[in-house]
Amino acid sequence: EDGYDLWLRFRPLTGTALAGAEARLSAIATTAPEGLAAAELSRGLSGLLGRAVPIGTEGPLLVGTGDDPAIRALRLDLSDLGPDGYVIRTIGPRTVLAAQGGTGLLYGAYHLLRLAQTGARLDTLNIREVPRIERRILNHWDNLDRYVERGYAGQSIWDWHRLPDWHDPRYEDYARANASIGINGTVLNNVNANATILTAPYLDKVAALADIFRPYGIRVYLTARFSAPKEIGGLPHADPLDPAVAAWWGAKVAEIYARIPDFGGFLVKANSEGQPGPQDYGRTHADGANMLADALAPHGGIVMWRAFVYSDEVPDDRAKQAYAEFVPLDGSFRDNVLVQVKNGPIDFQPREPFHPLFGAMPKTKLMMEFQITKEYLGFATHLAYLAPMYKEALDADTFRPARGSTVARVADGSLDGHGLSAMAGVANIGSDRNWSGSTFDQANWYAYGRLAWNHGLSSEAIAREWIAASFSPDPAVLEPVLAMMLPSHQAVVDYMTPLGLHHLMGRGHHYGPGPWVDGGPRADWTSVYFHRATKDGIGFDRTRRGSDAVSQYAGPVADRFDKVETTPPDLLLWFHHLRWDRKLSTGRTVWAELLHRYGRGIAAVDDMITRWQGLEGRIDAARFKEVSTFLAIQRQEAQWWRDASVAYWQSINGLPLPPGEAPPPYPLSHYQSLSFPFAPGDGR
Ligand code: BDP
Repeated sequence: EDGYDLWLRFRPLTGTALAGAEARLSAIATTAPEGLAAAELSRGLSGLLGRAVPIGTEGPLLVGTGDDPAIRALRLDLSDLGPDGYVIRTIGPRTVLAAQGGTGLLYGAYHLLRLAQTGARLDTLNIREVPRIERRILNHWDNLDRYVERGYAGQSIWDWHRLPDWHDPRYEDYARANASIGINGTVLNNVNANATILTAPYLDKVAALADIFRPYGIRVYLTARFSAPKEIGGLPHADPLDPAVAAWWGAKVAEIYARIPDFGGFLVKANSEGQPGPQDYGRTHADGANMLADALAPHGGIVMWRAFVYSDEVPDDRAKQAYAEFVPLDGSFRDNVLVQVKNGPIDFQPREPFHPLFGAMPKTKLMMEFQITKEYLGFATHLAYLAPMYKEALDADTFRPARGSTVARVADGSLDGHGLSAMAGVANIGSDRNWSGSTFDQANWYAYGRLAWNHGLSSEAIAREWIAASFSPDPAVLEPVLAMMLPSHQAVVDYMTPLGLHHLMGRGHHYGPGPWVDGGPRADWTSVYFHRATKDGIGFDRTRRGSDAVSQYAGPVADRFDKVETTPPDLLLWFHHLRWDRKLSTGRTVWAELLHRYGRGIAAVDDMITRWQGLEGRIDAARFKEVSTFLAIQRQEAQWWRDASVAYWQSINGLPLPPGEAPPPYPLSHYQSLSFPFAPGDGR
């Protein structure tokens, strides 16, 4: 086992699981034997049953669309399934998988395989699935030289040099893995974009990938560098209101669709962190997005325009910028534009409150952007299962217009009746043999896909599926691994940035603690800007008496965050600047609570280690060793975070440690002197 097979291992079943699958899934009957769904079922079931599972006209597993007479005879209602939905039903001795077309069948096939693989009962199935979100997309921050920005799993899997001719077998395995969890789109290149991807030779390469992904229901998208008309088009500028610029994009888009008829569209990062954009010409984000949208509309393409913007002049509070820039534009975007919003208002911090744009732009399609790669969460060595973090954002209530208006309902379009919906996850995939840099990071890819399909699933349910498929459904394995995963995100938050602290990582690469980071080109790229610690207190005052960021939320949410007493402790110092000696609801002072949480985070890692050690012999040797080693790294680095942070806070507040707390073994200068020239960073 080297992790390459991900959750699609399909090792032979035993006992009742094997008997159940033998009884119900031993042969595939279909009128479309050439279809991918049947092939994938046969492939997976052959592994599970330990023998070839044939595809033919006879067998207990009936697979087909409404055009298939055998399916039609069953009079199943397939009308509302859409292209991706499916039904799976036990009807007498048969198991029936039906959908409107090949994509729905494929998703249903993976569902059935998941059930078999995880030892579920197969004799009383009555399943009807339709995804909640239409476009379920990965964003690869991959550069054309194969450097992956914020990538911790090797190089980009896109071998641009040998494309379009050489088709690395990985491409198809990538498509299968994504389709198996419902992902149906991929943005191949970095949001910090390079216009070269839009030149003819590269479009041929992109088309080759699109051809490989198409059978798996996956469309390709590209990032569009806003200044491309200048850089590769020979135009003097890229002003979106200049008809010559619009015409250039129109022709470019037609050139793309001539090669890739189902091309998905563009993702754009504009006027953010130095990227070009419409504001360079005094135009708005809507002017820029709409110009591209008009070029794509005749072909059915979409624009995903990112709201991760902040201007070069540092304002009083960076957290307020996206809202300030985008809310006035509500209602002015074309129908085929989605505004892509990160889950929180700063930048993928270990914990953030939900982004106040959700609910604040009802006339605009908003899509969620999560980060799967763990830029701020310990890279690929720290175990942090991110479903609970994703769920926290999705389940948050915006109270816009009223109670029950969750972020998920904004993001799936149901709240405001938007037909088109999408979700993005910044991929953690690279050339490492195990794809994600660590075994447990595969779970975050998995969880993202499952939640994009159905945000109503619980973190626990998703973890159970993943563990059963990736390790074993045996409770002796499943339960301890589950107990490691579920509290792991909170553990990382606790030892890195407890109580709502944020952006305290090392400068640039974001590896390890750097609460002392100060100076440099922008105040809001420093730690001191965010923690605001002084001799008296700590935290960013975003209340009505401070930056007033709370007022970007609906009244009841703003009221809750405005008061210390009603702010969740996990977000306390995000919204409040508090005296070190202020007593909290926990009975501890702010200072003591910080120390308590650092310790709690470290203890949680100790607990993970104990549980994992208990699995020795039940997990294959290679993965056992990898996880053991990474947990040891995590333990060491959790301690490093705690000690470096404590040494720094003490240098500011001069306070003694609460009783029982060990002093950091080194002086602050030691932690400050550590440097990591080889930590993966942004590649710039
Ligand atoms: C930040 C990353 C940076 C990305 C940026 C973005 O540090 O590398 O380019 O987000 O999302 O988190 O555009």
